[in-house]
Amino acid sequence: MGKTKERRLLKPDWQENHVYLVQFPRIKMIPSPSPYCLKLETWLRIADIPYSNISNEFKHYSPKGQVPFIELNGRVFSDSNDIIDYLKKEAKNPDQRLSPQDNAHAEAIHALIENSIHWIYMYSRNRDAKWFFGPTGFGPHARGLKGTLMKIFGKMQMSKKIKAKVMANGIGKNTPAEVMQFAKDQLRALSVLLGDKDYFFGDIPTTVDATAFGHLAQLVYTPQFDPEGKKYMEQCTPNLVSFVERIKGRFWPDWHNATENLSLDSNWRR
Ligand SMILES: N[C@@H](CCC(=O)N[C@@H](CS)C(=O)NCC(=O)O)C(=O)O
Repeated sequence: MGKTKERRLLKPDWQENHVYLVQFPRIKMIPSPSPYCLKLETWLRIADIPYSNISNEFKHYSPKGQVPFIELNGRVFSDSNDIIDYLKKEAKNPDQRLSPQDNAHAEAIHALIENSIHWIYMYSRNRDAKWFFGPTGFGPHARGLKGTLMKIFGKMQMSKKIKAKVMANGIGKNTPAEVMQFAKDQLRALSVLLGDKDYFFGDIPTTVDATAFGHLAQLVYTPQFDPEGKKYMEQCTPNLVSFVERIKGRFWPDWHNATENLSLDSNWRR
């Protein structure tokens, strides 16, 4: 668990048992282009845990050098998966009713999403990261001289990081046609696992639904290397598209405020 030694809190006047979620500022396409930020925020909503968002202003990162992270009761916790595991023990656990076999399936679905499907849109982002700092990306947060520098150097830095990641993973060494085939195979598998259920384990959303939403929403709402991918989802895995819309409708009634107004307001039920 990412507990720090001594580190200045972004919220020094914290309220007890309240989660302060530090993440990238909003963009217009999707509340977060980070699947991990979107997953964790969606999970907090599913688990019904009160939280407030704090923008990392592109300069505040966890002790592991990443977002999201949280501040809770004066301590810092890193990594979306570790944070969820901690909150499941200490606060609320939406997976309580799952059997050991369900939990094993959830683990396998989680791996399919975070270790495979994740790389499909990372491959796209390696081919085109321009939109990240465009008007529907982080562009509106980059104003003045600092903003111009951020647009130039931020873009360069981000492209470099994404390239290093996709090459280290190995996906970056494939042709677009090969990646499209992986994408279809993996999405088809996930679609079969969801079947005609509303959520992966029936009528009640659990952690793996937040994970699936955080990643699938990136495929649906952010640019992809080939429009064939989105067409494939619509025609061959429509249950995944409906799933994204279902979670969006139920847990993101404030989607418009988050994306159009770039609001980090966490009072999502209003
Ligand atoms: N395993 C981590 C992954 C987090 C992660 O990769 N975050 C990215 C944004 S999507 C990040 O902070 N990247 C900044 C960097 O690597 O410099 C989690 O689940 O939180």
